[in-house]
Amino acid sequence: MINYINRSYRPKKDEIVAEFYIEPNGISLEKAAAHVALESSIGTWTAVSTMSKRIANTLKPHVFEIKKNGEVKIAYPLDLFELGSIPQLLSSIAGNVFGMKILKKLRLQDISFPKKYVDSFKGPRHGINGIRKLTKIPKRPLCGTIVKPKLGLTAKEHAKVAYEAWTGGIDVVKDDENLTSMPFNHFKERIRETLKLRDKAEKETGEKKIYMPNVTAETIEMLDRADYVTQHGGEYIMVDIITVGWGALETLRNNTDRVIHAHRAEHAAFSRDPKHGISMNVIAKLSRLIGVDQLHIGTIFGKMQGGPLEVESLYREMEDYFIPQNGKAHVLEQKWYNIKPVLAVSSGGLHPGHTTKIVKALGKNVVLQYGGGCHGHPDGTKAGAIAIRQSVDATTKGIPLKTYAKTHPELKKALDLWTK
Ligand code: CAP
Ligand code: MG
Repeated sequence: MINYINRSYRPKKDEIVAEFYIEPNGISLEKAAAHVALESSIGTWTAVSTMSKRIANTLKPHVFEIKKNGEVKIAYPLDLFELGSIPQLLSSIAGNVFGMKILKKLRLQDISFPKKYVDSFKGPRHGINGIRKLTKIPKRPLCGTIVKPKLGLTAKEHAKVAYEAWTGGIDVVKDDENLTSMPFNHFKERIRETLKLRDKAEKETGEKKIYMPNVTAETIEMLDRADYVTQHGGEYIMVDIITVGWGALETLRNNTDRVIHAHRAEHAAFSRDPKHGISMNVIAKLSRLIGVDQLHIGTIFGKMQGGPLEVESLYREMEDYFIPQNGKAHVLEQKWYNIKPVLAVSSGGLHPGHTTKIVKALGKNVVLQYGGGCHGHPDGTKAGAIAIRQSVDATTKGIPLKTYAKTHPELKKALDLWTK
């Protein structure tokens, strides 16, 4: 019988290390940890005659840490993984193990990748610096909106809402996560209409304006839609990375030069239970490896789950080149070598009253996105956009929002509505 437990084992530099939270179901934590190790690598429920010493000695992972609270660390030889393939990584480390009857709960907290594995990915094509150069916004946070209602507007109506937001001062306008090509709003018509008004808004404001159309679809169709955006002068595409799948995301990244905005709809189906599933930190790291340029990481203060510890460590994981181990946040040490930083996106239940505290908590390398917090303004979309931009300007100047609101009526109306 192969022994997978070795508490004195120290991971080799070129191994992949995973941290799990394990809740056994009627067996010891040690036995459960061994089963997680074998089921995610070379083993199965019983010994097999086809196993050999060569395989065991070269490919077996080592469980090197087992804490009473269920925290377990496993070091995996790199040859267990196909370089450059996220699907194969997850089929191993985050595949069958979640369904084993001998576990009550299992959560993949983080994965630390060695240089050879990191180097097998392209990472972001543009990253933070590329986005700042393209948008001509060298320092301040970017502000954006999501056209609302999520679905229902025609392509022309959609373009008009975007135009109102851009001329009010918003930098980036995105499609909502479930808006793709609808009977009432076909993708190609929306691209043509919205980019036309983007050009108009740029001329009127003298500012760079960005449209992020949602290309989410079957993979070949997605590539066609990205090409259509390119042909019509769009610089960005948006994609729902979880629902399209990791393989499709790698294909998209490798077949378009557009800036990729990554929406994470559906992540909470497996990321929000602290005792079961896959952490958002793992999702974020896989997204950075594959090469999205900006990624939703949460707001701390908005409508979606995700507290300061999670959101702030996600921000660091996306922005920095060296991530120290953070036991409290279940984040493993990670060097990012030549993988560019990803621009954080903070979105979900935000209004201008949140702007300063999010920038204070995270930093200025962030896209602040306001859906209801823009189009829900008492005086409509354009006033909402003006209020949002005023909140960003106040934050950048270090002026308290309430003070700034005294001389900026659109911001005052937003604060009166949403902070009283
Ligand atoms: C925000 C949003 C975004 C969420 C996604 C929505 O709209 O467009 O999809 O922010 O959540 O549909 O809810 P509101 P997350 O500003 O009107 O809330 O960023 O956590 O993935
Ligand atoms: Mg949305």
